[in-house]
Parts: sequence; C-alpha cells; structure tokens
Amino acid sequence: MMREELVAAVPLRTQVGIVGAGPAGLLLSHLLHLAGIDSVVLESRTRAEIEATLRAGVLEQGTVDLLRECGLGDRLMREGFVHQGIELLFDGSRHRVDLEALTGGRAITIYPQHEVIRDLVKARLEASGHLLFEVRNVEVLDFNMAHPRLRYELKGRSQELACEYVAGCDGFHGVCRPSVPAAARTEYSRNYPFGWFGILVRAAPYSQELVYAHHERGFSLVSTRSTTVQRLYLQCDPADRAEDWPDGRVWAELDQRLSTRDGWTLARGEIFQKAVIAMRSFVVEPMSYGTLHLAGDAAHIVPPTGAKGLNLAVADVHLLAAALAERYTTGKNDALHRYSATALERVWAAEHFSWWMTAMLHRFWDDDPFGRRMQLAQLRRVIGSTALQTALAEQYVGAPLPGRAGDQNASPLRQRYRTLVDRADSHADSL
Ligand code: FAS
Ligand code: PHB
Repeated sequence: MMREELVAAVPLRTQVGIVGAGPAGLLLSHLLHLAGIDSVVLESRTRAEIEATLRAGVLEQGTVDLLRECGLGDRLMREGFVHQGIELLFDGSRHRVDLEALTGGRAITIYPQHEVIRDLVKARLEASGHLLFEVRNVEVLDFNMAHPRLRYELKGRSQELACEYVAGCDGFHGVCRPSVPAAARTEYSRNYPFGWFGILVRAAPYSQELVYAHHERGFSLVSTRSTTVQRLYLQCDPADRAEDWPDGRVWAELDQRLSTRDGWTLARGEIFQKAVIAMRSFVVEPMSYGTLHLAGDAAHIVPPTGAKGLNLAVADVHLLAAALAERYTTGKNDALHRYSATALERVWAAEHFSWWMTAMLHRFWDDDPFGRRMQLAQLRRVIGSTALQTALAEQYVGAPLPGRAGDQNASPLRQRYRTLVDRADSHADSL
C-alpha cells in the first residue's frame, strides 16, 4: 500500500482507542464491534510477532463460553483439549482433583494463547477492523477530559487519534498505566524469590491432565500444547538464563521432581524452546482514570501457578465492553463508573488463588523445616477434604462471567447487552 494510501487509511477519530493487541485489546475490539461500537487498536509489534507470543495455555470455562458466544469458538472447540481435572503430585504420589464433578460440570480447555490471538486478528481483519501494527511512541493525552487523544508514530509519521474513551490493554510494560499520575494510583505487589523455566518438547502427552508437582528440589508443572508438543515448567532461580539449563540438567531435574512410587517417567524428546519467566503479583487501583480504562496485564499480574492471567484479561474486557455498550445505547455511565471496582473484585480473588497455589507448591529457599511440613500438611488437607478440593476447583475453572452461561444472577443490563450481541450476531450472519 502506497504511503499516501496508508496514511489516508489511518483513522483520525474513533469511539474507543485501544492500546495493545494482546488478548485484552483484540477481544475488546471484537466485542465492541459486535455491539456496533467503533474502535482502533494500536500495537507496537508486528502481526507475526503477536501471533507467535508463547504464553498462556489454560482457558477457564467462562473464557471458552465467551469466545464461543461471540463467534470465536470453532477452531478452539476443534483443536483445544478439554480437561475435566488436574493432578497434584507430592510425596511421590499423584492425586487427581475432579474439576468437573466438584464444580457441577465446569472444566478447563488447553488452547494456546497465540492461537486465541490468531483467531482474534483474523476476525478483526475480516470485519475490516482497524488494527495498526508497528506503531511507535504512543502517548495517552487528555484522558481526564471528555475527548482523550492518542498520539503515536506510524511509519515515521506522527499521527493523532481523537477518541471518546481509551482502553489501556498494553500489558505490564506498556505506557497507559504509567501515564496516570503516580499520586492517582496505588500499586500493590509481591515479587517471588524464584522464576519458572519453561520448555517446549516434541513428544506425546506425558499425562491425561496437568500435573502440579511439589518437591524438595522445587516446583514443576507438566502441561501440554498438542498431541506432539508438550509444555513443562520447572521452578528456577529468577536470574537463570536458558543456557544455565542444558537438556541433560532439565531431564535430570524433571526426573527427580516428578518421581512417583508407581514409576511414572517422562520419555525424552527434542526440547526446542526454553525461557525463564518472572513470578510476580501486582495490582494497580483504581483501574479507571477519567476516560482511560485499564484492562489485563496493564492493571494486574498474577504468578502463572493459577493459570489466571489471560482469563482475567478476558473477564476485564467482557465487563468493559458491556459497560461501554450501556453508555452508547442508553447514555448512562453507571456501569463504566463501576467498572474498576467490579473488575477488582475478580482480580483480588484471582490474586489470592494464584498466591495460594504458588505458596503451597513452590520451594521457598528461606523456609525452615517447619515451613516445609506446613506445605505438605496443606497439600494432604486439600487432597483429604472435598470442601478444600471444591474451593480449589471452583477457583481453577473460574467463576462464570457476569451475564454469561452459568451466571446465576445475570443482571438486566447484561441480558440487554446479551441481546445487543445476539442482534449484532444475527446481523453479522446476514452480512
Ligand atoms: P499482553 O501483554 O498479552 O498484550 C499487550 C500488548 O500490548 C502486546 O502485544 C504488546 O506488544 C503491546 N504493547 C505494549 N506496549 C505498547 C505500546 N507502548 N504501544 C503499543 N502497543 C504496546 N495466563 C493464563 O491465564 N494461563 C496461563 O497458562 C498462563 N501462562 C503464562 C505463561 C507465561 C510464560 C506468561 C509470561 C504469562 C502467562 N500467563 C498465563 C499470563 C498471560 O497470558 C497474560 O496474562 C496475558 O498475556 C495478558 O494479556 P494482555 O493484558 O492483553 O497483555
Ligand atoms: C501452560 O500450559 O502454559 C500453563 C498451564 C498451567 C499454568 C501455567 C501455564 O498454571
């Protein structure tokens, strides 16, 4: 496309300006589109880069229900793996937690985040959505006024986008949260004295369901990506680099940490991806500042032990899209004003669950023998108590999203938003 055409094609105004094309930004743009609301997404990386980002793998029931309800479920249902349970391994034995039985039929689905991104990008582009990749130097201006602006550079030219609202979906290291004066936000955080060493291996699945393992030598997790690629994590030193973990050391450590009395072993396979992942808990309050609303990792981070990060981003934008739909259909700002407080309820619940799973399953090198006994006692109590297993299972599969399948107390607002999306769906189908 010629520069002139490109620049001409760049929108100068929109209803909702979205910074970041991660799961939060892309899904928000899609939900707004279904509700007939215009948006423009500004992303600093290329399409190929965001579609290749190796991150989450676990989708809560509510996330799957929402993606299906908004027309993004086909490939997910075809290629995703539904897991009805998880396993806790400690003291040389594996113990199954039956998620489905303990939650009245809810489960998790293993479907990689980058595949969700691919489905979202495809849907946005097929709907002629405005996705601008490789933008530079994004600035969020006047968000404490009625007409915020996003200033940015595209192909070396300075551009400005006039908006009515700005959604900060640019992740933990983005520009939107830091654009808010420090005095106007309160940040809560906890850094953990360890990281995760993640690998991808060409091999058949090592287990039917995910295995979370507690061991004297540290935590490990057996997950999956497909029938030929497996995803595993090992607790490591946060300062470790990939080269500190040659294949031999990886397998030796996994063998020890996953050793069971029934002789379960991991078949070797080619390890073709290695990365060290930081572990932190972080929340900023509030999540709204004037016409700027933060969502996803831009507002909160959880350690991946609870598999909540992507699912929280989805829950945020589901809430924000419904609130914006109310604003544009009824002129009322109530739900927008409640967005931050409502989102933070789910955020703090997920922060607690992720911290609790992390504290129960990881080796804290400064702990004393009593501390280690407490972890084992906690694990035995969980496995020995249906009530504790139910609490774990409910948190792990995630609470239903407000107004969605499984939500007992869907408010009239949500029902109205639901009809809006249904109407848009049927309209989209007739297009
Ligand atoms: P993201 O960080 O995904 O996206 C932000 C986007 O904004 C990026 O594309 C970035 O390029 C762009 N951006 C940043 N700054 C910008 C700027 N200045 N201008 C324009 N664009 C900008 N979560 C789970 O639920 N389950 C899991 O199993 C799980 N596993 C994980 C494993 C790993 C290794 C990691 C790191 C995370 C994991 N997570 C997991 C959490 C993870 O999935 C995040 O929560 C999720 O990516 C959050 O999505 P977003 O909020 O959209 O932010
Ligand atoms: C993953 O498959 O990447 C994964 C699974 C469960 C977690 C974290 C990551 O808790």
